[in-house]
Amino acid sequence: MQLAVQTETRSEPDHVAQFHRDGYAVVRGLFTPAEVAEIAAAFDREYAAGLAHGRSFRHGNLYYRLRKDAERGPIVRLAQWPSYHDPVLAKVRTDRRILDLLQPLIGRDLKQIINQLHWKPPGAKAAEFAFHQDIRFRRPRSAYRNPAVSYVQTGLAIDPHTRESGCMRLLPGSHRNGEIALPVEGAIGDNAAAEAALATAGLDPTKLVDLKLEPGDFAMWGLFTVHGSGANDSKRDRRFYLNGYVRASDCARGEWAFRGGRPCALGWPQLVTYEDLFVRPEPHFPPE
Ligand SMILES: O=C(O)CCC(=O)C(=O)O
Repeated sequence: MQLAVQTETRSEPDHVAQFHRDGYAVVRGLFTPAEVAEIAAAFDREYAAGLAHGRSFRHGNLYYRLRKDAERGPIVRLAQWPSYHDPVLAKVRTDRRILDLLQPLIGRDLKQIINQLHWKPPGAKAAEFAFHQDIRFRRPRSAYRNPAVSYVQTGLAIDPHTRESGCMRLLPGSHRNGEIALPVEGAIGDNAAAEAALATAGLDPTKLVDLKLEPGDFAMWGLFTVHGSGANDSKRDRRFYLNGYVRASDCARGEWAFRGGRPCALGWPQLVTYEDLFVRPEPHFPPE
């Protein structure tokens, strides 16, 4: 008797194919409107807490960055690691749906490097991110192995992201070119997303794609994908919840997010990006 041999062809999920091809991918409506409303309320609590400090503030890994905006006065640009104290935000970072998307890309033993809220209040001009690759922030380099294939940055849209509201703009395929010398003076978050910087680096700004998102949409991009974002010229906030994950075996730093696919709660803060965590863990106002 002859046995029929069945050959099974397994195709990659769409987001995996797009991530590998373009250096980014989008999954629409990953979080429901009710979930987004709950997360939006957590954003508002964090904004008020950050603003109340009056200037940038740090306590361990928790950090609020404030800036003066010509139109709006002091604004909170971002909060890092609010998940140590906010259960709504903490729940998102280890959501099963996120693991299901990440697993085919970087596995199910994952540490987390970024847990960050971004605000662009309506009309805020001082809210841009100059064009860059996130690899520039992954320091020390020796702590990150195989960065092109071991790391996924994610962003959950809380509000509509459009060109007018300062959506991210990405250069598809740029992740294949390694580290690119993109001219910028000072901090990425204190500089405009100038297309001229791309041209200076030999990149074609006409190839930029607007990352248009609706609330609940979920974006993923890699450490080498060139991106930036402009001011918010719309009449509403543009909030974005960023969580960045790395294959644990490829990274010497970070907070565990998933071990063997199981979610890991945050405990005592671990060394992630704040170099003085064990030297100056107490609350303080860092230099701007
Ligand atoms: O919030 C944004 O638009 C910018 C995000 C970004 O560029 C980054 O986090 O690297």
